Amino acid sequence: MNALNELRDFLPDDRTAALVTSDINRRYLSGFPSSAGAVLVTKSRFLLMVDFRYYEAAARRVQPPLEAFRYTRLTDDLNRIFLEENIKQVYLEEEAVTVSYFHELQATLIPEVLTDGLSDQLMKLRLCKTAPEVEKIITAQRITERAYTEVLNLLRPGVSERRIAVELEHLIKLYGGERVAFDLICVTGENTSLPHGVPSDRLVREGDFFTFDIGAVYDGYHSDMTRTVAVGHADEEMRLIYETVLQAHLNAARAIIAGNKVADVDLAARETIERCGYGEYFGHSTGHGVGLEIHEAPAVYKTNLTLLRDEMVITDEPGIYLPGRFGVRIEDMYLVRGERAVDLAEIPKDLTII
Ligand SMILES: [Mn+2]
Repeated sequence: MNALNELRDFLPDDRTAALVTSDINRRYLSGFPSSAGAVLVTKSRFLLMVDFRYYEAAARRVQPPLEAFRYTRLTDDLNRIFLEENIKQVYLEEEAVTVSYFHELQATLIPEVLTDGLSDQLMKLRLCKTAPEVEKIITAQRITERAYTEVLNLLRPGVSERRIAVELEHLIKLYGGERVAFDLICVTGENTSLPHGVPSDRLVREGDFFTFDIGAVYDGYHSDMTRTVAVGHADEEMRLIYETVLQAHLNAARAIIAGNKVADVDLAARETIERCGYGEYFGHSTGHGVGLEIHEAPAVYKTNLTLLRDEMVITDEPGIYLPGRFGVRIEDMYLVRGERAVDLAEIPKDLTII
């Protein structure tokens, strides 16, 4: 419940409250998933406010100092609490509340509504993961790895991208993933030059690259991994591109050091690829934070001057994409730990030929 305490410290005084209504941040603060509700933080209380459908489950799940609270009409119950506690101002999530919900809350809540800083504060709290959060990300990764290892047995000339994607999704759920982390990218041959290609009926052919960009969700937490493998054989140019991307990935990983800027990680990958003459074929950022969302702060890009801190989890995923021909991307998640980041993947990164 450390995040709740931090959020209470964010409140300037005991007449101010924070009202967290987004699904993701409610889950972050309470550990409880639901499709509706709110977490209310005041200087004296932490409430998970849910309706009849969720109340019993929430009451069983939450631990003090967080209390489960059953509301009938959220704004009426909130106003009752605000009057009891003499709350004059309430923060809303400026990046999550819709314009119409903002107007509704502004019109119905007794305190003045504030829209400056709560989303930003929650984003900062979520940057560094707790030990249980890291464990969930690792579990999601192990589920993905088990599914991936099994699916490699199906990868041969004649199998379709779609078949591989569907098998992976099936296995990720079978092995305990609550769902896939995003629409899985399984592409082969010329489609590997599409960084976000969609699985099609294209059949794998001898000499193709096949790119897997895959992940699972475990108890709300995501994993993200990309592997590019060759089917049958890889020609000299494919090997050169693969080795360049691998060097970019490894150089970026070496820059994941607490105290470095996020930009340093991006630049390490980008400069490696530029030095080899493929800079124009690497058009996306090197990575992103991972947690309750598949893409969250920090964006690993050359203009992001955020400092890396212990317990952040970021991806490292450089790529080279030759339009109409082929592409290579190698991605893993790293946990920032002092001078040497922890690679959260156990699947080798060297070129695999199936
Ligand atoms: Mn990614």
